Amino acid sequence: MDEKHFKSGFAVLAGLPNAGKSTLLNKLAGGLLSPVTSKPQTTRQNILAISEGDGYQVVFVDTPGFLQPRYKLQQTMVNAVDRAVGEEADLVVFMLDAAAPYDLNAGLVEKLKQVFCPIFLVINKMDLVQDESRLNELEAAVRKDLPVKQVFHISAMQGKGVDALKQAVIEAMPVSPAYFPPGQWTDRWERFYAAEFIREQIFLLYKKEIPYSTYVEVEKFTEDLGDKNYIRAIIHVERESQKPIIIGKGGSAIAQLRKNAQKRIEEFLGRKYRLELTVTVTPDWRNNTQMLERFGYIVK
Ligand SMILES: Nc1nc2c(ncn2[C@@H]2O[C@H](COP(=O)(O)OP(=O)(O)OP(=O)(O)O)[C@@H](O)[C@H]2O)c(=O)[nH]1
Ligand SMILES: [Mg+2]
Repeated sequence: MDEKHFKSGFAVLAGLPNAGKSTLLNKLAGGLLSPVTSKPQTTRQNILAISEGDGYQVVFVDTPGFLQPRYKLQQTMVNAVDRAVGEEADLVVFMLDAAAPYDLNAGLVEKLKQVFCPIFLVINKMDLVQDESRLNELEAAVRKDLPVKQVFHISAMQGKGVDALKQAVIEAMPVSPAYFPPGQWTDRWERFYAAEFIREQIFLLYKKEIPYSTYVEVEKFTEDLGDKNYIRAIIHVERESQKPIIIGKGGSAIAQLRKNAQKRIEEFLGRKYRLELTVTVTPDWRNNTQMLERFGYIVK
């Protein structure tokens, strides 16, 4: 492929919480790099997956589910969507959950009305759909508001329709040199993934407000020392009363978390690690600008 025809750009996955954006990103990237859980608001920051092949490099961007912010952390999540959709995108992949109640979300639609790049509508979770007639209404409702270029029906979980979507995304990319060096698959350090996977396991293990009140900070990350690879992470919670819940009776909950998270990290990074977890109370960190900056949620 000569340089004159090389295609490259940013394809941003946007939608409401739980639409299946991270599941799709993982399928497109061919690895479990963006945490997926059944709880909404799993993704808090934009996560890139760089996909390359003959004549193209597509940067897929997973974004937090769009919401009306109630606290400062959620405002940073909306800002992340704004940046990706408004500044980075060469294509927006607008994802809807076919099985969820009929809600396009006025706020998100308003945002997408302002983008200049093409928009693909992706109706996900087709494996759960019994009555397909409803989908025409859904599509018509979106088309009324947004200039949708193409529509796809997929099951991100089963991988159905994902190859066709990927092909169309590649074709929709502008002619441009690659944004990242060949072979690079992400823009993050391994310690970011370690923190994300511990957080993912917290989402899977704990209930109610606990996952939402938690931030995982990787304090120490040493590797290339044979069998002495070591990760030490601090779990920040918001209130004193949440600490014993994270720890559990006789330390049983945190022991389970440590085991699950270590396995997840080892599988992803392909090396053995010794993982150590501690819990600390950082009062009301979700509303503390200084903490949100330190945790990397506020991007300058
Ligand atoms: N049945 C079915 N479930 C799916 C499909 N895609 C995703 N899910 C499930 O939907 C839930 C949410 O998936 P995520 O990929 O985390 O959704 P998200 O849009 O990234 O969610 P946020 O990060 O919270 O915005 C998980 O339980 C997934 O397993 C699908 O095609 N079919
Ligand atoms: Mg997600």
